[in-house]
Amino acid sequence: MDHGRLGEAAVGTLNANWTGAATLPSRTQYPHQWSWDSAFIAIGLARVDQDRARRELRGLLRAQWDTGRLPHIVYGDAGGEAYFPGPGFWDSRGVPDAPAVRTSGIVQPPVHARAALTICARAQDRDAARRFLAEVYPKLAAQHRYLGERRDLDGGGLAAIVHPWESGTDNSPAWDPFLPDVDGTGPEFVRRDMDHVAADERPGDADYAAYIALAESYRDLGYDDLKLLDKHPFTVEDPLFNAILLDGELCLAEIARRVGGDPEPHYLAARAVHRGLMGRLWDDERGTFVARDVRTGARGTAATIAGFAPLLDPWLPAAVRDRLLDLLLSPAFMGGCPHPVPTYDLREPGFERHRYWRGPTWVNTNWLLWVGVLRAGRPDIARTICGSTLGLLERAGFREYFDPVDGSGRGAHDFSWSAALALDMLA
Ligand code: 9YW
Repeated sequence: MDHGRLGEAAVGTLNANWTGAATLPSRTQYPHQWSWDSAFIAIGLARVDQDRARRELRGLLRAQWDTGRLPHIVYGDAGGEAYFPGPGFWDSRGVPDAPAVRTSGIVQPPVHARAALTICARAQDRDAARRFLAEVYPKLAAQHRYLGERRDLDGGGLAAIVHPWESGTDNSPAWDPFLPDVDGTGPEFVRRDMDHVAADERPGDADYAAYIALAESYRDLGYDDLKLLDKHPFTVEDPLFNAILLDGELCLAEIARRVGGDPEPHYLAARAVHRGLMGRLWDDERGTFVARDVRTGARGTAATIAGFAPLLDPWLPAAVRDRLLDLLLSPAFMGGCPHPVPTYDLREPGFERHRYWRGPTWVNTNWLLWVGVLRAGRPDIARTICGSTLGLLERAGFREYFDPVDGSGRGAHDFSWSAALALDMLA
C-alpha cells in the first residue's frame, strides 16, 4: 500500500469508529470513549477534519468531574456492560463531584493539552481555533491542577498513578514489583477482554485480578485521593505519565499566552515535574527513567518504553539525553529488532513478543518517541521511527500493536489511534 492509500484507509477507519459523538478505539474490543485515545485521535483528525477533532475533545471534557479529574472511560449508551468493567462497576453516579454521564473513576496520561494545541496549529480558520482554545483552556487547566495538586501525594513534584490502567500501558513489566502488595482474591468477575483478542496477547489472569482489586479499593475509598497513601496499595510515579504531564503544562503555557491568560503557573508546574523526574526517577546505573513507589521510595528496575518519554522534557541535561539515546539505539530496543520500538527490553527473559505492553511495538508510543527525539535534536532517529511505523501499518493494517520481530499485527483490528497517528506521521 502506498502512502496515499494508507491515508485514505486511515480516514475510513476513523469514520467507521465514529459514533456521532466520539470515536471508539475499536468497535469490538473497546466500545466506549477512552481518554488518551481521544487525544491521539484528535491529533490525527486535526489533519483532515478540524470540526470532528474539536468535537472529540469537547465530548471527553464534558465528562470531567468537578474536581478536574478527567475519567479514562466515558460510557456511551450503546454497549452498556458489554465491556468489563462497565459503568455499574465504577458507580460514578454515587460520587458527588462526578458528572451526569457515566464514567470510570481513574485517569489516563494527559495528552489533551497537546491535542488542543495541535488542533489550533493545523487550523485554517484562526478565529475558530482561538475560540476553541479559549473554551477548553479552563477545563484543561483544571485537569492539570487536579493531577498536580491531588495526585502529588507527598509534594515531590510528580503525579502518582493509583492503578496500572492509569499509565495507559496496563500490564507493563514496570508494575510487576508493585503488584505483589495487591490482594487479588476479591469477588468473582468475568473477563470480557478476550472475546475478540487471543489470550496470549492480553494480560494474564493474576494481573487482571489485581487490576480489579485495585479499582475496587479506589472506588470504595470514594475516589478520595487524600486517603491513598494510608489505604491504597498502589501509588506509583511513572516516567511516561509525568513526561506527558510536563509536556502538557508547556502546551498549557502556550495556550494561556494565546488566549490572554497567565503562562507562568504552567511553566512553574512543568519545572516542578522536571525536578521530580530528575531527582526521583532517573536511574543513573541503568541509563533510563524508572517507576517509583511513592510510599516506600523503592524504584523499579525494568527498562521499558516509558523510560524514554522524558525525551519530551526540553530541560533534560545533555548527558542524560545522550544516555537515553544510547539505550534507545542499542540491541535492547531499536538496534535489536527489525520493527521497533519494542515496549520492553528485548534481552529480558520476561520479554513477550505478543503480549500487550510486555514487548509489542505500539503506534502511540512510537509517535511520542518520534516527537521526543525530534525535540532532542535527532531528526535521523525520528525518520527511522516514522518510516518503520508507517511500514508496519502498510503491511499489517491498523492493528492495536505489532510483533517487533516479524512485524505481524496483534490485538484489535481497525484500531483508531493507529489510524489517527498515521495521518499525523504521513503529513
Ligand atoms: C483494556 C483503549 C485502551 C487504551 C489503553 C490500553 C487498553 C483497556 O485499551 O486498555 O481493556 O485493556 O492499554 O492504553 O487506552 O484503547
